[in-house]
Amino acid sequence: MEKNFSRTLVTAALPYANGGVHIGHLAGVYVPADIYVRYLRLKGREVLFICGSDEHGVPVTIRARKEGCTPQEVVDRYHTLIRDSFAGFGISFDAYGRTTSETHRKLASDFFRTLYDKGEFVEKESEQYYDEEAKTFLADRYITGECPHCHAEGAYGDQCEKCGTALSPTELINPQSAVSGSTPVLRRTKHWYLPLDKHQQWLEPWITEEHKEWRPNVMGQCKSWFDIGLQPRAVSRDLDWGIPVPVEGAEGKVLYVWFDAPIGYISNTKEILPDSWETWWKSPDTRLIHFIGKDNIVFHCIVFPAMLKAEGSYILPDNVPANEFLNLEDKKISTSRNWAVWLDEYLRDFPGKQDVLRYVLTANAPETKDNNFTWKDFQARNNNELVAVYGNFVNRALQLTQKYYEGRVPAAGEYTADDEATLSEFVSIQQALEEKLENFHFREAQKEALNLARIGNRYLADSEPWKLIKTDPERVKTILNISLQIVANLAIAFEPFLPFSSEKLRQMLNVSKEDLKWDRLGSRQLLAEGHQLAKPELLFEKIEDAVVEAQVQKLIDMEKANAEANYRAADVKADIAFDDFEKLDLRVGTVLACERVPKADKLLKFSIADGLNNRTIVSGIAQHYKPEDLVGKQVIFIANLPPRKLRGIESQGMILSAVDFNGNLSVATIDREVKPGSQVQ
Ligand code: B3M
Ligand code: ZN
Repeated sequence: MEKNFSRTLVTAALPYANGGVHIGHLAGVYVPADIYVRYLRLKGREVLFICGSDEHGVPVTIRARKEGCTPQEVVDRYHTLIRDSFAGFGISFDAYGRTTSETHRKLASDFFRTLYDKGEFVEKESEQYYDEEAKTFLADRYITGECPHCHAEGAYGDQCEKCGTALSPTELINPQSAVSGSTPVLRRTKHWYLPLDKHQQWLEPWITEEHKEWRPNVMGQCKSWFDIGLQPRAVSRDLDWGIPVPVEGAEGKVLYVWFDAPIGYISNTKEILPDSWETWWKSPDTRLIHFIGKDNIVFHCIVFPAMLKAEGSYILPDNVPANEFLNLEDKKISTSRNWAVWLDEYLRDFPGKQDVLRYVLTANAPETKDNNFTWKDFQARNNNELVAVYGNFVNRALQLTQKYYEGRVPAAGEYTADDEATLSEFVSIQQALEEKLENFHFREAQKEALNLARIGNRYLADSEPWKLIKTDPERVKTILNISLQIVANLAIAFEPFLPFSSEKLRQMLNVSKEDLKWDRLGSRQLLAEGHQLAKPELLFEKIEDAVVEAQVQKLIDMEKANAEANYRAADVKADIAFDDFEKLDLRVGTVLACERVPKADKLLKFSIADGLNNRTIVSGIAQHYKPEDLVGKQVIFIANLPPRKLRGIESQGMILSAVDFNGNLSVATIDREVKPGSQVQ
């Protein structure tokens, strides 16, 4: 529904302070939110941009345990790292607070108390796992056991990572506490629930009828929740890290992190605007927009609105633009595998190139479906678009002005039909750009901005002032005047997307941000005749192959190092009978010959002296050994497996090797020479 709002409150999801932030965060939430906010500011609208660190929750306690420090130390460290990373990319928050602040503790606590006093919660007792050794209730992630579906070991209390099934902790077979390793017991515990089932009555029509404009991915998720039927949700937890539940008899209980975190938006506003925060959160003239990733949809579209409505004095979000996920080099970004491009590292590796990443992430924004980031594409977009189109046009226009007019804007003569056509093209681009920005189509919007640069590039290429300067110098003045006006327009059009480059461009043009407000976009008179420009510099630089290749290698190395650091031996298989072991005939064989199997890149063919008739064994270790290096070695093989045909070769046994953490194979050899065919026992 179209409504006239007088101010816009934009929030970006509060990242968990249990790790750094990577390109997935930037692409999914913070760059789009920043583009939108910068656009509104440039338009002169009243806008407030709120974010901060989400410092409670189980992930923080898991990290603290892993690193052997306190949760407070974890959040202090990551809060600073995250805040600085965002600042480095020009994410222009008005507030970046934290949920461990006193303001937040009080506000969240009061919020809970208000709902409690109004009777908006349902109290329920249930049985939950308790670790008697560690004397603590266990969060779902802290319980592991056998998956009831695929019977894999090590499934978590909320999910089996092997088969992907969502679980509840009581379904696990042989549950184990990840805290102490002991077997947890079920204990009764009381919690407070938000009765979302009751709220469905108003939530459903509010979203599906009054907010038909919400993105299809957001609407789709909401509808499927409604179809299943909303269930009461617990808003408290048995945990020692968080905001204490502010009611009698709630010792050892804290607010569920998803209850306190969204209230963080409000408290972070209150921190910077102690007197006027309520205007932003309670006036119906405020338009509230939440930028989030798709995994946060239910909390922002259903749970938080229900909390706000239950409290009674707050406004509800007007839109919740949620993005899908960004993959990296065709694989899911993963913090636990360390498959990510971390923002603090990018800032160190690519100083001054923040806009390149902003540009590439917007060009590949996962707005409607998951998308992929590759370093090759990063390089290509930088070299072919930023350097070859935008940078090239700006550089030519400024350099020619420098050369012919000592950097003064020449006077325009009469416009030709071509000039008029060019100028009118960029007026229509302004409309297209606005329409796309207003509707959160940032990818398309950025394309329009680049189109403006393409128009400029083409105009210069077609009019060839560097040739005309000899035959028609008057005409060159007009051409360069128009080109410079386009350059100034580009500084406006790209400001929401590439703020660092726009700033640099304004310096080269010797104009202030005030001179280049959004409403002047499309103007032919941004730079007055005779205006002195500053010395031109390159706006973007080419990125060489070696640079991006090094980044890909770094990813692979980081993933490997991480796997090594986190290596844990696999659980031991179920016991077998001694008789079964005795049936196995393990022998030592001497490798007489070894060669690659043609057209099979994994297979080696061995001829083995076994003290009897010798035998042939085919083994899948070709990627780990050169055949000649194995000749003469004594290996261990299983001698009594039935023969198997591999690529037409009969393999008479199996050579044993160890599988390292990274999948590398190491053949089991003998420490002291023995007769071929000796038994291994
Ligand atoms: N920290 C979850 C996340 O980072 C959570 C967002 C809170 S927004 C109120 O995905
Ligand atoms: Zn499973």
